[in-house]
Amino acid sequence: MFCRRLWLKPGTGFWTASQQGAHNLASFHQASLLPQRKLRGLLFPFSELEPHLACSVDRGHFQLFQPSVEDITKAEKLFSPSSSHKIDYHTSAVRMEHAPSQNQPEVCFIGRSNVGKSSLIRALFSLAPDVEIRVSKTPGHTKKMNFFKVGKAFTMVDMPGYGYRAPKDFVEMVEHYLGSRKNLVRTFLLVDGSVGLQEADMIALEMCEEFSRPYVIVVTKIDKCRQGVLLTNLLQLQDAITQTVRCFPQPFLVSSLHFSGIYLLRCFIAHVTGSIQLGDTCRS
Ligand SMILES: Nc1nc2c(ncn2[C@@H]2O[C@H](COP(=O)(O)OP(=O)(O)O)[C@@H](O)[C@H]2O)c(=O)[nH]1
Ligand SMILES: [Mg+2]
Repeated sequence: MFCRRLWLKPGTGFWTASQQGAHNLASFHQASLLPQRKLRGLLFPFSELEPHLACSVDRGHFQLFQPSVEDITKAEKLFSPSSSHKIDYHTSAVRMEHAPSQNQPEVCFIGRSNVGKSSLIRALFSLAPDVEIRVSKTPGHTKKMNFFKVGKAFTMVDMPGYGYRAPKDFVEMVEHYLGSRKNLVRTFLLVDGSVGLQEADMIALEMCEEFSRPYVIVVTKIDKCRQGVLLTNLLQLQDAITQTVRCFPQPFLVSSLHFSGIYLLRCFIAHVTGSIQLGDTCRS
């Protein structure tokens, strides 16, 4: 179905969350001790960019999902392990036949090699620092689908990236997964905010459209580039999103390094997996 393939540079090497320990902003509680402006930037990263947008730009779609602090706190509990709520790496699969059974809602993360999939999952799971998530220093490391269980609530899947040295059957693997996984409730398609939409991202976008399942764009590494560049890339992305049918209109901006957007994304995942009920203030 998708015969175009794009190859990036090779690489090896990884480190684990447990080796790094929990980040000092892993929990919303810790972040809430920061000054208001800084906290707002971490919670809703788009708010920092908003003043720089021209008046003519419609910002409505950039902030549709605006949960309350209570909702964010509720969601965070799901990402905090306890004796009755285990968060752990579950299994890996190179073929769909080896994927685990489908008895809880699932979300998956797809995107080019090196876009930040594993880092994002590690940031989302930073309250469970013992979960082993391999994060490559260079592209091309994740060649399997890695499944992580969040208690009995949902599963998260780190998908192999497209790019150099992607497994030969990579496209088939992802396509097969998107086409057949019944419990998949949301696909998160990651786009590098510092480089903007690439041809490979457009192919992935077409693929998501073709499978006609709901998906969301996550803009990664927003700490890495100047605001002007990020804004330009965001507006280009917004144009592309308006051409789609199944993409959630709001792109989620994140920095897995600085924790911007992580609390909001946790809340969105908790929401789409049906794990929490949101209060009235949320417009999603
Ligand atoms: N500055 C910055 N670097 C990041 C961020 N997320 C990931 N990276 C870096 O990008 C590289 C690839 O990340 P990784 O999570 O392995 O990408 P994957 O191949 O999509 O799983 C690694 O060197 C990460 O440290 C981020 O939010 N900010
Ligand atoms: Mg990875």
